[in-house]
Amino acid sequence: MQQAGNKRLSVLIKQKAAELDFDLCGIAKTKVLSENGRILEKWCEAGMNAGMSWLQRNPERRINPGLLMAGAKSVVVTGLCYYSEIKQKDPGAPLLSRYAYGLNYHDVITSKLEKLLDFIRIHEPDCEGKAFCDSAPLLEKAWGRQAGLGWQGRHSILINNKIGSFFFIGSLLLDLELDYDTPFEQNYCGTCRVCIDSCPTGAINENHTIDARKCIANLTIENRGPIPEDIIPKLGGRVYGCDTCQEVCPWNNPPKCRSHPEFTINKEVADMRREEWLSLSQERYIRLFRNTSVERVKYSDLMRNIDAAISSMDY
Ligand code: B12
Repeated sequence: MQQAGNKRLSVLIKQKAAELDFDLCGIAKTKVLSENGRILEKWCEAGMNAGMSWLQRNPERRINPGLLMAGAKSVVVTGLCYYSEIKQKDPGAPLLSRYAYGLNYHDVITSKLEKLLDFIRIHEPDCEGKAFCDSAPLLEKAWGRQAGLGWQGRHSILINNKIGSFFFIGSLLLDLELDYDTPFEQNYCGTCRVCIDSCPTGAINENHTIDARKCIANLTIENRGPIPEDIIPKLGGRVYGCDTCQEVCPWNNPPKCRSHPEFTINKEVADMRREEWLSLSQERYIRLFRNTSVERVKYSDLMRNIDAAISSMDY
């Protein structure tokens, strides 16, 4: 009887997730991700986390959801597409990565997950839950795999065999037992190495991890120092993040992710010409990028990126 109830609620959760416009939803049973923990630890020891020292903190919490929320039994993992057909117009303008086109995804996704939790509480009023999107030490891609959503490609990003990889991951920890999806055991990258061979800076390792010291996404988003001189010629105009490894991926060609209005590029940003980027004032930066993912870098770092991106176009 209990099991039948879990099954019914799991179906309802997935229906509600679809109603909330999520593109993917799977459910995993919580456990300690020891193997992932070992890989993460070695990766950090090798310095591959670059300046992101926070990835080394609380290693136990990072692999054990029970330490993020007492009594956690299930992880509902969702995917929300951010692919947008509309792009920047001026080919000479610095290039924004697609995930930064629209509203801040942390807010969009956490708010949808909270609505999902409210819905679950209609059925289970005492249920405890916590919603996360890139906001906690939770290995989100690994949980996506556990919830059956897909596999980590050579570029380390989670790929789904129906919609590709241009989606964000959001997770909801619950203290309920549910009906679990089968972890995704296959890896459909096969012998393909197109992402490794196409990465402008050679940042993709052989073991489904990347070297953040070389990754353009890290160097233009998380990095608080100057962009290394030897990287600038390889930026290819990129100003915030990088999509190369996903754009060349056969699983994204043709792109299968649909557009969501929240992640469609702001018209004024799409229309900005190269000169306007170069002369971007702090006021305009605040007006254009408030509540978007670009807010993660302060004005001076965005200007650093704009200079580097523009000079990379001369090589
Ligand atoms: C730190 C971080 C970054 C860093 C480091 C990237 C990285 N690959 O680790 C930087 C700033 C570079 C970055 C860049 C980007 N990021 Co980011 N990032 C994160 C974050 C916060 C943590 C990732 C992490 O744990 N890294 C540590 C390393 C060691 O983990 P890993 O690479 O996944 O390695 C695992 C596999 O190798 C696996 N593994 C390999 N072999 C084997 C074998 C076995 C047997 C097992 C069990 C496991 C295993 O084990 C490792 C540990 O789990 C997550 C959010 C989160 N909380 O999870 C978002 C996240 C991964 N980022 C995301 C995005 C969108 C991006 C960008 C595309 C943004 C952009 N356009 O620029 C790029 C992509 C670059 C790339 N190729 O990774 C999304 C990815 C969504 C998806 N579909 O997968 C996430 C999930 C955020 C979100 N909530 O949506 N990111």
